[in-house]
Amino acid sequence: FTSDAYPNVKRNPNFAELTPEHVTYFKELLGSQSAVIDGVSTDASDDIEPFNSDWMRKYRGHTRLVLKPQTTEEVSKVLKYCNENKLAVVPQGGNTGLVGGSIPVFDEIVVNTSRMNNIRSFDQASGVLVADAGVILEVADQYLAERDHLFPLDLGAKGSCHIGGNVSTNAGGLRLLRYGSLHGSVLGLEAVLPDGTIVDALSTLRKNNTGYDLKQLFIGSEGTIGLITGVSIQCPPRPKAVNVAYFGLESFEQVQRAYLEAKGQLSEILSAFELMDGRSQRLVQDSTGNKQPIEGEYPFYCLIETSGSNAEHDMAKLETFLENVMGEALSPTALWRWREGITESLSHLGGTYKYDVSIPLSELYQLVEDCKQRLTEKGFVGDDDSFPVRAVVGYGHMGDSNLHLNVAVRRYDKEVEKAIEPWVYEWIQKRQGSISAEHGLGIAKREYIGYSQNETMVKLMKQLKNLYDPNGIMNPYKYI
Ligand code: FAD
Ligand code: 2HG
Ligand code: ZN
Repeated sequence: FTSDAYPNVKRNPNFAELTPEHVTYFKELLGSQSAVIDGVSTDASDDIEPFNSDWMRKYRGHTRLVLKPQTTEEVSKVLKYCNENKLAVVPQGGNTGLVGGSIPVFDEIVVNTSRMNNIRSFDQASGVLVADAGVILEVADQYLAERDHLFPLDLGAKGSCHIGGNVSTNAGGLRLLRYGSLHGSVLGLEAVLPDGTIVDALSTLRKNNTGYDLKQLFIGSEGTIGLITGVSIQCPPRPKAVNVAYFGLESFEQVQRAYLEAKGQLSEILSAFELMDGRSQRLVQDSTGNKQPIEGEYPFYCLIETSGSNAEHDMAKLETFLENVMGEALSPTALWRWREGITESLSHLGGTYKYDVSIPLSELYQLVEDCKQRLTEKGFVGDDDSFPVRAVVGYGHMGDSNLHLNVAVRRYDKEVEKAIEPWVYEWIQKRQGSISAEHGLGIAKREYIGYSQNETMVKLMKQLKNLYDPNGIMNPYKYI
């Protein structure tokens, strides 16, 4: 049979279908507490639905079994059995991914990491944290806060996403500008290959030039070659002074100038420079009922964060900077809500087509203008119910040249999708950009990898996939 969302995607007939015997094996291995079953045996089934649908409610899977192992050894036995019995598997963390990668397409078994949630160790001197993959990002950060350290990644889904999921998607988030990519801060990984082999690369060393750095392959590969069970990560000291400023600007040229100024004037204390367009801020206002932090309407807003060790010194620097751009320095948490709340506010409008792209800074916002114009010309954009598109907004991580173009629709509509794709990917390719800056490819972009990677690169990826996962059981039907 074929997928509802992707009629061209067919179930691989080499994969077995789940039987009561398989379920019995897993229940004996893990205990019935660790399985959510639907319709395979006579057991009362828990609610399997949340594991079959994604955060956006855009993609729907058809799994009948969710497994929640607690240890790496259990993961190893689960995958070995799946591999030998040709049962396809989808690794799942907090299920907050935005490209449909964390849910099955057909009846793949979901292996969820929520019960692997122990912090294994933390070394105060080096700042290295070692933790199970299923630890929730905010829990890890809270644990570190109590020890004057910080998790070097922060994002709006922190209350639900797992650090294993973060590493698997190579999430970027709000402070990449300051703390860099997970490819740099992750020092080691523990993972299980489809044949059950436990890859123990859980190094806590900062420097380790001993051959291929194989852990990098798991960072950002979205569960296609193995399941990450443990993460070792370098965590910086928690900054003593954090200040946040929010201001409006009249044009994208001014935004670019403000960014250059911020880099120059705030230099080592700058920890985030985020961009939000006026429409995205009105949406947050409408959905939260909160009053915008500054008076007046602007086409662009920026949020700047500084993190340093001396509050007075940092504030003086920030105020000097703000004299030129006329902004406000208010409570960090309150101001961050205007940036972090956009995704959630958009989700209340219906569906969202999301494009998470890297493009040269000078053209970052042009994509939003061009997309809006295109959809308007096609008669899709309007305020009443007869128009499918409610809003075209742009926001993102200015400091990383990463734009989030979001097209909010009253309901998912194939005609609108066809008007945006592949046009949007061609637009990005022309500028040598990336069609996925930080969210990954998942199922949403499975057809489009060629817009950002050449044939040789895709071939090499396929060779690696075949080497690690010869039966193709790990997260099938997605981008590889
Ligand atoms: P899931 O969604 O469960 O899985 C994501 C992918 O990783 C899937 O392909 C899955 O198969 C695989 N996977 C999960 N766990 C494992 C594992 N242990 N081993 C192998 N593969 C695994 N992303 C950003 O980059 N920056 C942001 O600022 C950002 N903000 C967000 C804000 C909101 C409100 C939301 C809903 C999402 C946001 N995201 C952001 C998307 C982001 O990718 C995720 O939130 C996060 O990194 C995914 O973690 P997760 O545990 O939910 O993974
Ligand atoms: C963010 O930066 C996230 O807020 C989500 O990456 C972006 O919803 C989106 O498109
Ligand atoms: Zn983002």
